This record gives sequence, structure tokens and C-alpha cells, in this order.
Amino acid sequence: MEESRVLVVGGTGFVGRRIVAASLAAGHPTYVLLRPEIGLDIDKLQMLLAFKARGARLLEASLDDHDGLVAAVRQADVVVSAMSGVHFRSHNLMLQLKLVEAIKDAGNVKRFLPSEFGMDPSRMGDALEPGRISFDEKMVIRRAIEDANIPHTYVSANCFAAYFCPNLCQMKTLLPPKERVGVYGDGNVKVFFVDENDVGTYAIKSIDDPRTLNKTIYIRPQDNCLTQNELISKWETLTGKSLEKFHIPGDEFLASMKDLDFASQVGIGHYYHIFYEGCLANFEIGDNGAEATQLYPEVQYTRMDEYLKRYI
Ligand code: NDP
Ligand code: GEC
Repeated sequence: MEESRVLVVGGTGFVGRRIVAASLAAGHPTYVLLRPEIGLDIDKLQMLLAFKARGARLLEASLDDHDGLVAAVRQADVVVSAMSGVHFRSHNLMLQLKLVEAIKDAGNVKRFLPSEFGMDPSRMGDALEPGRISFDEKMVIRRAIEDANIPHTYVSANCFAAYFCPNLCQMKTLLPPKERVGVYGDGNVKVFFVDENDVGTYAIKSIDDPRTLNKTIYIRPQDNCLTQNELISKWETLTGKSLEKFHIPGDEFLASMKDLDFASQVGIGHYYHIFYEGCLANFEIGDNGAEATQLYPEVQYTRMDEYLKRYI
């Protein structure tokens, strides 16, 4: 069988560049959208040229250019979108409606993976304002995909390690705390941490797997199912230093939202659902889902102690 041709939209982003890398590594003919809006973003262009040097083909089209987008989509069998969905970056998930329109008109796409890669938005119907907007938007995209009968896979990737692990789940920083660490409630809520490179690997594994057609795949590496307390202990063991802990009651954490900017309010809501309510691990995967590490046991995913080592 010929390898599926993969088009990545949002390919220079935090997740997108890892999807491109995984697609190239798996030997798929890989296409990356180059948007004419790139302007003077020299780093973005350098990254695209590096993909090209590794065998990717760059397809030039704007999301505002329907015909150009349809032509790009026609080059591929699979489209993966990794458009920005983080509010302190350049949150633009609704632009994917234009991509859905192009995929619909092109008519050739065997699988579409929209930009999800986080909590399962279908389970976040009661999420807090204002953070729920991200989940609501992802659900609007899902509805458009399903209304157009586009074959799809949704990837629920839980907590990206880079955002949640080295900082021991602290907000507003990506670096390990040096003296004191805030603990959410009793610190005993289970969370799944996933190395972001592994997100790319599992996403690409799923693209021509009949078991993932029109389903959600959840990435739940069992060895990375940890409470905040367990994560903190791993870091303390690695560094040989113990940190002072201060516990943050849930109501206090929520109340801290009041004086913050919009992006931070979104963040507080997400953290509340993850670390107080336990929304990542408090449900069984049903018939509409599958678990990635079980589907692809051959993948050697990264454990969090290994991940943490580079921050020592
Ligand atoms: P980024 O912020 O890195 O942005 C990704 C891409 O979005 C950019 O590279 C760019 O594509 C595209 N983009 C941004 N603005 C525009 C615009 N105005 N017009 C067109 N394209 C635009 O995204 P992330 O990688 O952080 O997020 C991807 C997904 O992952 C989201 O759905 C997000 O919710 C999720 N996520 C999950 C996390 C977790 O812990 N589970 C953590 C972080 C994100 P181009 O390359 O073409 O320039
Ligand atoms: C775990 O699921 C998700 C996580 C998701 O579905 C969508 C977005 C995210 C997170 O990626 C980075 C953001 C966002 C939620 O919380 C993260 C964040 C980290 C927000 C505010 C911060 O100050 C922060 O500090 C590390």
C-alpha cells in the first residue's frame, strides 16, 4: 500500500511542527501549508525551509483563498490541522471552518484531524467561563466536520509535558520552582502527562488506522498517570532537594481569576477542571474512543522522570 499523503495546516506551531516531524519520520509524503501572510516572520520561514530540506513539500495558500486551499487539500489523502488554540498565543480555531469548507469541496480527503490535542471538548459542556470558549469552538468545528460527512479522528492528548511537567503544574512559568510549590487541593488528583513529540507520533499513527475512523483517541500513557504530588516527588528525587509545599483550596484558586487578564482566566478554568475536578482521568473510554498506547504498544513513549532530566 502507498503511504498516505499528509497535509499539515499550522505546521510551524508548537504541535504542528511535531506532527510534520512524525509524518516525515513515518515516511509519509508530507505537505505543509505555507501561508502568504508569513510576511517577515523569518523564523517561521526558516522552519518551513528546514521541513523542505527533510523532504516535505510546501504548498502556498491562505486560509482566505478557498480555491488555493482546495488545490492544496487535493494533493493529500489526510489533513491534520494544528491551528493555534492557546489564548496567550494566537488563538484562531474558528479559521478551521474555512479548511472544513475546502475539504468538503475537494472531496478526496480520507481522514481529517482537526486541532484538538487537549481535553475532550465533548466532555466539557459545563466548563467554566471564559475558558469554555475553546471547547465550544472545538465543538463547532466537530459539528461542521460531521455535518459534511468528513472522515475524521479527534486526538485527546491530555497535558503536554512542556506546559505542565517541569513547572510542577505551576501557572505563569515553564521552569521548575526553586523553593516553594503550590499544590492544588490535596494534590492527589490523577492527570496524564504526554511528551509533545509523542503526541505527533500517536496522531500520525492514527491517520490510516480503521480502528480510529470517526473516533476520539485518548493518549493515556499509564506510567505518566500521576498526581501533582507524585510529579513533585519525582522532581525532588531527581534533584535531591525537597520543596516547601503550600496547598491552594479550590475556591481560593477560582477566586484568583477575578483580577487577571483574559488569557489567564482561561488558564485558571482549565487548571481547575484538570487539577481539582480531575476531568482527564475520571472517565472510562467508551465505544466512541480508543486509547493510543494500547493501539500502538510499539511506541516507546517518554516517561516524566526522563522528561524532567533536561531541566536539572
Ligand atoms: P500555536 O499557537 O503554536 O499555533 C499553531 C499555528 O496556528 C501557527 O503555527 C499558525 O500556522 C496557525 N495560526 C496562528 N494564527 C493564525 C492566523 N491568524 N491565521 C492562520 N493561521 C494561524 O498552536 P499550539 O500548537 O499551541 O496549539 C495547537 C492545538 O493544541 C490547539 O488545539 C490547542 O488547544 C492544543 N494544545 C493543547 C495543549 C495541552 O496541554 N494539551 C497545550 C497547547 C496546545 P502556520 O504554521 O501556518 O503559521
Ligand atoms: C490539557 O488540555 C489543554 C491544555 C487544552 O485542551 C487546551 C489548552 C491547554 C493548555 O495549553 C497551555 C495553556 C492551556 C491551558 O493551560 C495552559 C496555561 C499554562 C495557561 C496559563 C498559564 O499561565 C500556563 O502556565 C504554564
